Amino acid sequence: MLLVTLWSSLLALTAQGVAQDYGTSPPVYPSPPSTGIGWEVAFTQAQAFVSNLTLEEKAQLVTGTEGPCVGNIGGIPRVGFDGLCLQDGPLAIRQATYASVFPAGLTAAASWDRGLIYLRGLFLGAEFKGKGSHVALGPVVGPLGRSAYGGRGWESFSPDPYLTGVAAENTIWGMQRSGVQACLKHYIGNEQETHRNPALSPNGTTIEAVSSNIDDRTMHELYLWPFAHGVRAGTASIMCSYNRLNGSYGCQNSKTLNGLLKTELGFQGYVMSDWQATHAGVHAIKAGLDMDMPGSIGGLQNTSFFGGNVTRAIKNGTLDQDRLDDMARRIMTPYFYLNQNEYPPVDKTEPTLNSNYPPYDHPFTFGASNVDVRNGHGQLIRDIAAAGTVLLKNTNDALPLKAPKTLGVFGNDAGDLVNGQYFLTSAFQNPFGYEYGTLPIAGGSGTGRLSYLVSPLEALKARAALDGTLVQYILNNNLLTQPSGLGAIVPVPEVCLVFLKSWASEGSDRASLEADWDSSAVVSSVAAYCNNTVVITHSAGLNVMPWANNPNVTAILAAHLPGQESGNAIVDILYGTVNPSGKLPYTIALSESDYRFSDITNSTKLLETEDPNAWQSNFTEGLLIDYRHFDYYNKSVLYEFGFGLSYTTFDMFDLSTDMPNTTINPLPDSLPIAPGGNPSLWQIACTVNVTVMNTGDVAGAAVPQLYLSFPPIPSPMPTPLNVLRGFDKIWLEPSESQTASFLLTRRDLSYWNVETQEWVIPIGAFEVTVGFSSRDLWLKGQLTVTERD
Ligand SMILES: *[C@@H]1O[C@H](CO)[C@@H](O)[C@H](O)[C@H]1NC(C)=O
Ligand SMILES: *[C@@H]1O[C@H](CO)[C@@H](O)[C@H](O)[C@H]1NC(C)=O
Ligand SMILES: *[C@@H]1O[C@H](CO)[C@@H](O)[C@H](O)[C@H]1NC(C)=O
Ligand SMILES: *[C@@H]1O[C@H](CO)[C@@H](O)[C@H](O)[C@H]1NC(C)=O
Ligand SMILES: *[C@@H]1O[C@H](CO)[C@@H](O)[C@H](O)[C@H]1NC(C)=O
Ligand SMILES: *[C@@H]1O[C@H](CO)[C@@H](O)[C@H](O)[C@H]1NC(C)=O
Ligand SMILES: *[C@@H]1O[C@H](CO)[C@@H](O)[C@H](O)[C@H]1NC(C)=O
Ligand SMILES: *[C@@H]1O[C@H](CO)[C@@H](O)[C@H](O)[C@H]1NC(C)=O
Ligand SMILES: *[C@@H]1O[C@H](CO)[C@@H](O)[C@H](O)[C@H]1NC(C)=O
Ligand SMILES: *[C@@H]1O[C@H](CO)[C@@H](O)[C@H](O)[C@H]1NC(C)=O
Ligand SMILES: *[C@@H]1O[C@H](CO)[C@@H](O)[C@H](O)[C@H]1NC(C)=O
Ligand SMILES: CC(=O)N[C@H]1CO[C@H](CO)[C@@H](O)[C@@H]1O
Repeated sequence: MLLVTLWSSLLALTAQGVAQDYGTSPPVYPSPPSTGIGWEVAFTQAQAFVSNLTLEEKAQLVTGTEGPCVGNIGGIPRVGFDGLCLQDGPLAIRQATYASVFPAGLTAAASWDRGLIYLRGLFLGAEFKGKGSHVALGPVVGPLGRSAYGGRGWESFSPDPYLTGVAAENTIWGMQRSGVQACLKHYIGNEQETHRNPALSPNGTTIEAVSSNIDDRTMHELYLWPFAHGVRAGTASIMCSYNRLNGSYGCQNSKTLNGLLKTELGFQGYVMSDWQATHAGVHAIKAGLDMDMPGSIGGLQNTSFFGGNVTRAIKNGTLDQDRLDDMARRIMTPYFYLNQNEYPPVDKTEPTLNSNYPPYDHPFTFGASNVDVRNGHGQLIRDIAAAGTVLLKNTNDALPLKAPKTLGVFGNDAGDLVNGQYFLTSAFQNPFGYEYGTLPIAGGSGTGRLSYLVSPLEALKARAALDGTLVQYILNNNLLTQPSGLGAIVPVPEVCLVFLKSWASEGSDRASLEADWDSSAVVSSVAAYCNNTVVITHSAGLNVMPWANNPNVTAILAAHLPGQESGNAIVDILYGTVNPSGKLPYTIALSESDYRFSDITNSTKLLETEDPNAWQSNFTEGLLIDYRHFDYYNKSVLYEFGFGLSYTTFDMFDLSTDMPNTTINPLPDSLPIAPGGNPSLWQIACTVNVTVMNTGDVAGAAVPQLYLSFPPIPSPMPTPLNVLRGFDKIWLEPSESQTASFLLTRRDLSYWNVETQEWVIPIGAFEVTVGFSSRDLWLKGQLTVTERD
């Protein structure tokens, strides 16, 4: 959602402007009506419900209004409908009291653990429901992570679409199992915060939001890929995004909404706009937008592109009644499917935590105040935080710690918060966030209100006391970077822990990929003094690590954004109570300049232009983002995608596949559309097995990963050398071995053929490699596909 209303003065928007120089979005009309596939009973209920509504009530049902929640659909007491309460966000019910703050999507992805990701969704969903919120605005798969600088990458999972797709579907299954509607966002191409919304040039011209210009193959194989998983998992809703695509706004682009989403992927739920991302009424509705959020234009009450305009458009004949009925049915079907006609009322306290104050135009029913929905979720939060911590370096078994006599703790990320426990407000509108206090989660609408936070220092003191360890600490980075800054530390600690952080927040992209607050100088200072320095990063995205090869830096842990149990989780890892098993869901390159292949479009000078289409982002790198880029150009990296150490060691052997040479129909069978697209794409084409063994002394989890290399593909675009197409997380006791099975679907083996507009399995030899990271590949096999006569 939009933070504050940065451009509330902008009302007149020339939304249909299309730059002739760029690819234009082809028109796809009419908007395909939902038939409730997979939700048949609920669809019938929705049909009956909608048939009973007046025109005005239907218009109300598709239009956001003032209310207690971040987004509100007013109740219709005449038919016993209490309305809908929509709340942020992807890692917590954002502004609520007595609610849990979970690890971020990025952390969940780094766990590579389907089970934990599912439980995260399940528990999150339960908290939303407990507070009376019908729709949780998450999970996030857009941004996917085209740019390492993206300010919201941490809300999402990974720049790899396969990993992100798996994480999204498990999150959605979990959330909706708890009875809350998921809203998968932001659809689509929302890969940067910079210029995400229109702005006025000094000359008074409206410069339209950045246009993500994405070719069709890249759209399908990268950015749309995880949305297909989400639709198949039955996400109730999808949020369209601020940016334009090929010159046409995300919330009125008939190609992406009517075409890709509602026809090709067979989406049966409803599309809601991001907050103030609606730029037209009838035009957007015809292009596939079903719900306008927050409903008003630029925050002005009683004006809407929907609302009264929908009623008028039906009456004057510019909009068909059928389309409005479809919108209303799309909204009500998941509501009935999840039995939300029996639902807890909205927590009475929440209104005071919102910017929307009563009285409201429509009635809302409130329940008790300050309902505690945490329900013991702290243990899962701690488990995921530890599982999403990646051990990158561990020289001479520096970790786990073995009852050190002395311990040093350094850096402004180690201690408790000093500026409050909620990171939404303008107090934190600084490119580096707040200076003192650990970073458990990042900022913006994807944040959460912490009901408590265990800081690393607090948890370390408690743990160190068990061994009688002397704990000394300096949390002031300014002091640490001065020549004799560590003078107070006596004696030199046996081990020095340095905590670094990198902030990010919705609304802006990251300015640097190094950790903030002079982090590299802090590491140098501590390492110059202490030859056993362990660096821990808390980061809203990836960090480059210029200090990684300093010989005195003996261990590195990327702890991502762990949520409220931060300190406990890092102590679990540091002391070996939990054996690290997280793997990088992105690549750490050698230097920041290595990421310049997909720059964010960023030109403040453009504000002086009068060209409304000045902000263009050409996705010229195509499929080659993150490891696909580094592999294709054969570039060395510091730590590759999928990498992460353990306190034990693993072996891998016995690759087998059930179809070494297979005769296959290269084209999927034409079956009726179902949510997720042509069902035959999801059929298992072949199975690959490997055996993994724990060859070390302690129990731990391995993450075998399967990468696929395609035979030559008839496409003018570069095809990645290797793509992730399978992973598993296997817990093994010492000497134990287990088989990992990777099920490859037809879609996994296909590329998107832009001429035939089909997924096609290329004829020829696929190379299958399995290993412990994208560059640590142990076993190789081949699948040869021959055409069926
Ligand atoms: C984007 O691509 C178009 C051609 O499709 C080209 O005219 C334009 O200059 C490119 N814009 C940028 C910013 O590279
Ligand atoms: C954008 O334009 C490219 C190039 O013409 C085309 O391949 C792609 O399908 C278009 N995408 C949309 C969403 O219009
Ligand atoms: C329409 O609403 C009225 C009033 O609540 C109710 O009695 C009636 O059963 C409803 N009809 C349908 C078809 O839902
Ligand atoms: C909006 O409309 C309602 C009734 O339709 C009215 O009570 C209220 O004063 C209006 N608000 C504004 C800001 O015009
Ligand atoms: C209808 O939409 C226009 C913008 O297209 C807006 O200015 C007007 O206020 C809207 N009318 C209502 C009743 O919301
Ligand atoms: C019908 O109403 C819609 C919504 O207010 C408006 O955009 C459109 O211009 C109107 N058309 C006519 C022919 O009056
Ligand atoms: C965008 O440009 C501004 C002004 O040059 C600069 O301060 C900022 O760091 C840039 N942001 C990114 C993400 O490159
Ligand atoms: C490593 O630590 C020792 C002190 O044990 C110090 O003398 C040396 O300069 C340090 N090296 C670096 C690269 O900081
Ligand atoms: C590391 O530092 C400790 C304490 O200062 C010292 O005793 C030890 O010799 C150093 N080790 C190396 C390899 O420099
Ligand atoms: C893979 O392992 C599963 C059970 O672990 C087994 O059922 C299947 O036959 C195996 N497939 C191959 C190709 O080895
Ligand atoms: C698969 O086919 C290839 C090429 O046709 C052949 O070289 C290979 O021996 C075959 N493998 C098996 C297991 O049949
Ligand atoms: C195209 C155009 O007229 N640009 C002008 C906009 O206004 C700035 C000053 O505010 C001028 O420098 C530009 O030349």
